[in-house]
Amino acid sequence: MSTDTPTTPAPPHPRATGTTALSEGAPAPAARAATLASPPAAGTAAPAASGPAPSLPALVPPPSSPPPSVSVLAGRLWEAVIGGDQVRAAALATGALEAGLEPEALLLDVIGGLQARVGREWAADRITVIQEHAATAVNDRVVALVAGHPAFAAAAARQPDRGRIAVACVDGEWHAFPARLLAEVLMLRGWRVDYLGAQCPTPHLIAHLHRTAPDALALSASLSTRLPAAHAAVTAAQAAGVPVIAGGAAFGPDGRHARLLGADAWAPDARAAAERLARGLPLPATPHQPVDDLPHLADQEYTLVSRSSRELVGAVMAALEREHPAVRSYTPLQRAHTLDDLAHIVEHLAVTLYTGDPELFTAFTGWTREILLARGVPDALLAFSLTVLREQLRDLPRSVAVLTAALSTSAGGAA
Ligand code: B12
Repeated sequence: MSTDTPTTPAPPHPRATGTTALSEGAPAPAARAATLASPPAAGTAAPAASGPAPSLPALVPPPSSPPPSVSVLAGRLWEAVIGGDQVRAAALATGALEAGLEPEALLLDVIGGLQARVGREWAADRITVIQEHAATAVNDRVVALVAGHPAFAAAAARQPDRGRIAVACVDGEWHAFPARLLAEVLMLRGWRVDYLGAQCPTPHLIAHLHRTAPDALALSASLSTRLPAAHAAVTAAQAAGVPVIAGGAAFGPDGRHARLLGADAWAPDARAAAERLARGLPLPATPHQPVDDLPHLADQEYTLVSRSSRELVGAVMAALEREHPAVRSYTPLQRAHTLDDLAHIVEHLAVTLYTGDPELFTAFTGWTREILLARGVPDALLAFSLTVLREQLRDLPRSVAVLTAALSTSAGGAA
């Protein structure tokens, strides 16, 4: 079930997490550069040209020419970012700030938009994993540059002092970039921010809250598999008297998972988060345990599936090798990737049982299917794997229902 060395007619491969293996077959960066140069669709907000803060005239010289539009700048920056050209990217960003582009527009509309485009290009197999990493590294540097620019200090100085906030990623969450953008925007809006970065272990996070007593914790998660860890962090922070605003893709486009986990607030993006926080958060919900929010956890299905993940993965792998000759001939590396993918599938099933939201699993299998199709891999093995899993879990009614729903939307599977 691996596509990392597609020698024979590509064996179908439910490679859910397979960014590395899947992208190894992607075209070389140079060959792709021409197709990547078109400006992104996103990022259309008009930049607000503004002069220097009256109190900081020396820091920001008056703009000599108007700043480029967000879409023009995003198009130029995309070429620099995807080409790994840090110097050019830095010059473009600095030039735009000095021409009067608001730091917030640069951070969110330009750089945030570029990151989303990086994700789309990777998903469509038009850039490699390493290009994705390199692009994020360049954007990281640009964010640091923006945050250190006098225009940033000038914009922040125009805001009242709003209080202190901790911005942290949930334990196990590596997507620090979205949280970083949020942290910078909150600083621009007058907050004192403790930016704690990626994968914050909950006990240490809580110790930080006790030590610093912030007005709120802004908790970020991009992957839905981090929701159980997010739940633990939300309930622990609230028990420490700190209200929690949650955000990031894991909480759903409508914030439904933030509500489910009892967060005190949710916002879809950094601007909305700043506006929500400016109104003040309510006192944290009364201390509660995760099971109070999710009474269905009493059926133990989440615990059973997550605890037997290794056995489930082994059973599906054995069935794949038994029934599919192509899988039997996998290299050790392909086999290892396939085991990773199966573990990812089981992890998503477990988190679906945790939240009780079956759409979470169908969205995941739909995403997996798109990733596979973009790489020319039919999804028949995904359907086969889900069918074997369902057979393994036949005594667990919620699991069977979730897998049946996913199979009914699968091209290769019959519910
Ligand atoms: C860069 C990147 C990475 C980098 C992250 C580096 C870093 N320093 O952040 C690395 C390489 C580490 C990575 C790893 C993985 N990634 Co990744 N990654 C991305 C990518 C391309 C960009 C992320 C980003 O910067 N987004 C830009 C910002 C602006 O995103 P945003 O979520 O819109 O942020 C805004 C709001 O959400 C909100 N917000 C965010 N946090 C908070 C918090 C609060 C409190 C509030 C109120 C608001 C808020 O405000 C932000 C600004 O407006 C995304 C694609 C994408 N579309 O995001 C994939 C993506 C998130 N990754 C994905 C995957 C699958 C993975 C891996 C599992 C891959 C693998 N095989 O290992 C791992 C998992 C790692 C882990 N355990 O966390 C998938 C997730 C798909 C899914 N269905 O779950 C995506 C969507 C790629 C794709 N196109 O499919 N990734």
